[in-house]
Amino acid sequence: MALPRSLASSLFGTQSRLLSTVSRGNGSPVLLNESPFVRGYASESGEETFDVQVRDYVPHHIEGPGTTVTTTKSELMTYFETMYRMRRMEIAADMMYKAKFIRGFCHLYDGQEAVIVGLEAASDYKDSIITSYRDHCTYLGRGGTVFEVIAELMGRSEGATKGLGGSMHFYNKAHNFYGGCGIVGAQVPLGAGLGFAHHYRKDGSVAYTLYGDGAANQGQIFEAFNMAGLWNLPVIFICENNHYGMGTADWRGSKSSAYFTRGDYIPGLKIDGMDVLAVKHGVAYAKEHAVKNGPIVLEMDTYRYHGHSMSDPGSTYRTRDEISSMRTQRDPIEHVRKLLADVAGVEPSELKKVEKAVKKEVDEAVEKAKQGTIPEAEQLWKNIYHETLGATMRGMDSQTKIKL
Ligand SMILES: Cc1ncc(C[n+]2csc(CCOP(=O)(O)OP(=O)(O)O)c2C)c(N)n1
Ligand SMILES: [Mg+2]
Repeated sequence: MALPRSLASSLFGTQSRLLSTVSRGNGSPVLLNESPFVRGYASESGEETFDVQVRDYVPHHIEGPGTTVTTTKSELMTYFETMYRMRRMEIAADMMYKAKFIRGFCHLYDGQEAVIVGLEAASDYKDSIITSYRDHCTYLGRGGTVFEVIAELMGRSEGATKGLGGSMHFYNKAHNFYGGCGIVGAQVPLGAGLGFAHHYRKDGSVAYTLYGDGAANQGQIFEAFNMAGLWNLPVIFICENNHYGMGTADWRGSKSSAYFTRGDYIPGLKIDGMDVLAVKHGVAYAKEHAVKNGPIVLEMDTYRYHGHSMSDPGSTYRTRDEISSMRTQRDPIEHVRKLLADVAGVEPSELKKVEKAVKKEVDEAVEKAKQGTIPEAEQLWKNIYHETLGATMRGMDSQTKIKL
């Protein structure tokens, strides 16, 4: 089924991607770095490499990278497994929410997995990252586990933030992940600040600040662009264009939905956000630019499969056909499955084994999280101020006073 014209015209295209193998050789693997997705890769020198064509990048005030990306079977297997783990985790969160094990806000990331996996493949933990409330997979990307995520969503003490933060507030300071922000767009100037820190320390790392197509129209985004531009900060602004801000399609809410050009004087690049290799290659290019020259705006053309949050069935403002076309024609995991088969000759049974192991891992994490402990009530009074200075807090009734 075809997509509605309005959406189809703003996408890279939905025709099935037949990725051509350009050449094979025994060159050394590309892009060695400290990301969890290709870590340990250096020892595998001699592995056969494949050159794969990705979709054209659309540049703005910059040349843009080439479209040939070198990869290996083991790299693709890692992407497949990691994205599949994210997908299963989000599906488990959906089920646990419906079973009332998870309460409150809960925004899922399925459909968008290639963005965070490709970004992390081009990065290391010295680069900072900050994002919106749609942050479960960002936490996994920074080294977190499925158990920590599910336990957090269930409000257990064993969760990523001891059951006190929930869905919107994952973070991991040790790995430079600064959250998880519930206020739309507020993370963008904070991300510019993280870029300022890298600039000040001259440490050669960058700050990624991710925001949505809905957030992209806020004034504070342009203030952040201006300051980052003035000071040549190593900031990579990443608009994850999943084509909806809650129930509003991007073309209804944005006068220009060419988000990669919205930095005006700041260079930009539109990237196929459903192709992990295109994302990795594009982000690596952006990183090199940002460290040398200052900010760049990336637009990741992606799609969210679920509704905005668990309270949105996601089907009243878009058609089921649109969602199923995305799943059948642009799904990021199916894309890597196809590459593995066509380019690296991997048998379906090998991938089935991976899927079975990941499903088991997620199921076990869910069961273990259910057995986790609920934080003591007194935790409600903790972590309010950095230093309490002997302050007291009023309870529900004016008589109850609690010393912090
Ligand atoms: C300042 C502010 N305004 C409004 C909201 C309510 N709100 C939450 S998410 C959202 C839509 C954001 O859409 P987008 O930026 O495209 O991100 P996505 O949810 O698609 O990842 C809105 C309006 C909010 N949380 N904060
Ligand atoms: Mg959006």
